[in-house]
Amino acid sequence: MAKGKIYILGLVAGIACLLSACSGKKQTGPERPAFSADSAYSYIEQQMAFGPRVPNSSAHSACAVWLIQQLRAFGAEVELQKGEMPDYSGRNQQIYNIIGHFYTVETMNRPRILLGAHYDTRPWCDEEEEYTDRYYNVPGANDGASGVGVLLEVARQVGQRLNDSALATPVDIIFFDCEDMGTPQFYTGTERENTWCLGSQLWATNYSRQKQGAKYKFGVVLDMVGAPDAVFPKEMYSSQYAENYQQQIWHAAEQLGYGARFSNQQAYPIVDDHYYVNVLAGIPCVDIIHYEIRNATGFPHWWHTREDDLTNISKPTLQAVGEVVMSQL
Ligand code: 1BN
Ligand code: ZN
Repeated sequence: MAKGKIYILGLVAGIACLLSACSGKKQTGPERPAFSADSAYSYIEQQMAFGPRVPNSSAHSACAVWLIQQLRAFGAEVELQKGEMPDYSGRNQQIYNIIGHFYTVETMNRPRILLGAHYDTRPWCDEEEEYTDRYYNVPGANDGASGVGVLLEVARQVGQRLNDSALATPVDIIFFDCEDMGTPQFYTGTERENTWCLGSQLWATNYSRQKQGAKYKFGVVLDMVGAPDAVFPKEMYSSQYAENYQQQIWHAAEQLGYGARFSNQQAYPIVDDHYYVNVLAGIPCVDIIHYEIRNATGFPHWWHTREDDLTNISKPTLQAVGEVVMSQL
């Protein structure tokens, strides 16, 4: 090869090297928190394998047992909070909230961070167009499994930090029950109030009654965080009750390169589990929820339909949400 040609090739390689990581310089921006979307995805698959996690079903109780086992295996002290709440029809509903506490002797009295997601799935696909489809259970890949899948992977990472004595702030991970038992659209009886989020209502009511015990800095709730096209605008109750934390989370997302997903648009107020954590427990709590501003329901097309299945779960979305949550710990 001619000398000139070798020189040009060397120059091109040198420039490429300078532009890439081999320059030896660290990339700018914050360090990327450890989080595996592959792992989160497999936790979603495992929940789906139980079938719909509808309260009072064997899939629901098998899933609850598995969640307890997982949290324990990651190093949490696990609490099963049992209780009853009246449902939309006035019937008493058994509630099983699952709480994993991650702390050490040194950190146990420090204010904690609360992370929550609901693990139940909706008994009815009441957003289906076909009348006969409305009595199927929602599969709940996004609405249920996605938030829990991300938080199980967060729990695994938090457990590792705990082992390395690198968890300065204690973390409580709560899997709320009976979030999705709100009045079905086809119900013709008298409408009751507060029929959604029964598990978080129970947890927050108990919390507000206790005289001593854990204090929380803030909370984050995840709901429907797995779709390929998921966008998370700023939900209004979070802005109202936990503006600074919402700001902090959306800023962290932007720094991590997820500014397009964590949009600065404002979404309507949504009565999700974070609402009762804010209002009944008095803990500032932010909802990260997939909201579709252009849709009439405000939610994605598969919301409360038979299409809420694994085909609507994407690893890049799980990765984005997981890193953003990890950046807050
Ligand atoms: C979120 C996912 N929600 C239910 N499934 C909360 C909600 C409650 C959304 C009422 C809209 C109306
Ligand atoms: Zn739902």
